[in-house]
Amino acid sequence: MSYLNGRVEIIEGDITKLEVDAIVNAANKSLLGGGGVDGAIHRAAGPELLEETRTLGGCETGEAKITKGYRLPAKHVIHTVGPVWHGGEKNEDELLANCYRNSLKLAVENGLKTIAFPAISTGAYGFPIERATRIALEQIRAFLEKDDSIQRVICCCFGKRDYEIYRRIADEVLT
Ligand code: AR6
Repeated sequence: MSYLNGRVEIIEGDITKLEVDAIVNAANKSLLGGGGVDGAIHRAAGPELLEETRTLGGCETGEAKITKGYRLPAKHVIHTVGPVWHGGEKNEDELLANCYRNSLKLAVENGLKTIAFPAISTGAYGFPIERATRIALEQIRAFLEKDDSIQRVICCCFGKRDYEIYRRIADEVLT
């Protein structure tokens, strides 16, 4: 399903399969891999990805760093570190918003036109999915309103339940 004149697409699927300029990784501060989408991206990209992330010196929560995509169909990986959910009083909303803003900013700085996001922080880090989805879609909309270089942002939902939540909130936030 697409929104904002086709510039935002909500899909259900595996982000490691997407042929885009960059996929975003929901990483941890070490940038040395982990479980969830991070593990899937490192497995699909191959060991060269870890070789490159080892040189980056980690990443702070809400910040983003870029690498090549290696064996992925995506040309690059933008690694961002979402906040761990502690109940909502630890600046989690702002830190999650920063992940989306800084990832999109890095994409623009690198001349990238198409980017796909997973639902950052909503797995192992425990951020409530509906609250995270609203923040994600609001940040994407606000960014695209100011930028005209990004052609397409894909929200890649892992599973039907997340897809349906994204669709429902997108109908509200993006129309
Ligand atoms: N494609 C798209 N989305 C996926 C995929 C996939 N192949 N696999 C999982 N997801 P999580 P977090 C979804 O836990 O909460 C790692 O160990 C998943 O269903 O991957 O930010 C890191 O190293 C969920 O909707 O990331 C960190 O230590 C979303 O991706 C920690 O987990 C995010 O879930 C980060 O936790």
